[in-house]
Amino acid sequence: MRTQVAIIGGGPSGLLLSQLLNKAGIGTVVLERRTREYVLSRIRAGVLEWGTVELLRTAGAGDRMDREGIVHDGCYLSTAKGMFHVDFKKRVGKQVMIYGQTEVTRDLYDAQEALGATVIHEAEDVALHDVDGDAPYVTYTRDGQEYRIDCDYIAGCDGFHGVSRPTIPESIRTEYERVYPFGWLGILAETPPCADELIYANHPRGFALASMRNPNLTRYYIQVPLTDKVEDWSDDAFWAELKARLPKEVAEGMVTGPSIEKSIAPLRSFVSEPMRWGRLFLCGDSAHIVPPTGAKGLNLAASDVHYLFEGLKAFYQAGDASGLDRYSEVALARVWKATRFSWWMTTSMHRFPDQSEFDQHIQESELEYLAGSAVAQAAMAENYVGLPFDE
Ligand code: RFL
Ligand code: PHB
Repeated sequence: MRTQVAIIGGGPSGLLLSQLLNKAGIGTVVLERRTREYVLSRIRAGVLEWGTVELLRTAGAGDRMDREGIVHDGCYLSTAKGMFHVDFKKRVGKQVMIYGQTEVTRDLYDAQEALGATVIHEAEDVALHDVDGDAPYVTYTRDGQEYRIDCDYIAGCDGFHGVSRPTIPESIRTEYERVYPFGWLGILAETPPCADELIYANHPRGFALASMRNPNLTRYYIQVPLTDKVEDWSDDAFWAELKARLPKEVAEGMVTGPSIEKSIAPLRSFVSEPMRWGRLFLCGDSAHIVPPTGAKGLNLAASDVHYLFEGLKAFYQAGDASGLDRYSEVALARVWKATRFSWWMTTSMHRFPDQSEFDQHIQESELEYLAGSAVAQAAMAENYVGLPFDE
């Protein structure tokens, strides 16, 4: 088989890239290791930056999001001194959309189907070949049979544990990493949200987040030690701990119920440079991971896709390869800014096991400054709603 762009990974970045390229008349094949059901069973992000919203609309996959998504003007931050609101719309004139990654992925699969795009599931042993030459190709097996796809370019959209990043020789790659000494225990419950917008809580017992998916589906998280196991946490224990970390008035009004999903995610920051090697371009989690505190993971995947799509479009439609040549540099500039913001929100909002009294005072004054300064709130809002995609 031959295609123009072979895309490894059918998560949000692979599907969005494929959708945009197909709409622009550029041929793709998406190779996904898992079944569609498995991909759709992963509960992950919930907040879309406006740039992501607009990209999904451009891709023709925004109709249900526009009908069912919930637009938020800001969010709440809770501290020992009380709760305050950061109004993104007032500070920087922009909003965010609450719409789950599961739904984004489902809409993209449907949109791909409607275009007749090729998405191959349960592709095993995917391997990338001659990536630094002029005629790259990808091989995989399915149902015990081997296949080969010849292509012009390969997009590595296969997440943190994929095969694309390790295809780049170690001598070329530089990896930067910070592993945080805690994880997030998250639950999904069919209950109404406890507030009109998200609440990020800094509490002596640890961080907590009250999020939502729709008027009857909530997503809550609490910071837990890395040694904790999901089995250690009954629903009752989770709700009690969550309520202890949220403001009293919020906890008192909270509706609880059985969890329909419960999982623990470790927190890390990770960036691998460069994001291009020869004819391979890395997109999304295959190149970088952020801790979820700033809600940036999925949105960074979308901005990578934007830059790569524009570069490929200029190449195929006008023979202009300059966007592809600048891809790594331009994408990484935005990645590092989001990495900084996610690190800042994580360090400002969590209790660290080795936090000294000095660290504690700095953290408290960071949040007090934010509570009282319109300028600090504007800086937070500008990052939370998403920095522009300019180059
Ligand atoms: P994904 O979603 O990991 O998709 C990669 C796809 O590639 C497939 N794959 C392969 N296919 C073929 N061959 C191989 N060898 C392959 N290896 C892997 C995988 O099966 C998968 O389908 O990466 P992508 O598309 O770059 O999207 C990135 C986002 O998924 C990610 O940034 C966010 O989900 C991160 N994230 C969150 N981001 C937010 O913005 N807000 C959140 O609240 C949030 N919560 C989370 C998260 C990530 C989590 N992870 C990774 C454990 C919560 C969790 C638990
Ligand atoms: C979520 O709803 O899953 C969510 C929202 C905001 C975050 C992280 C996760 O910062």
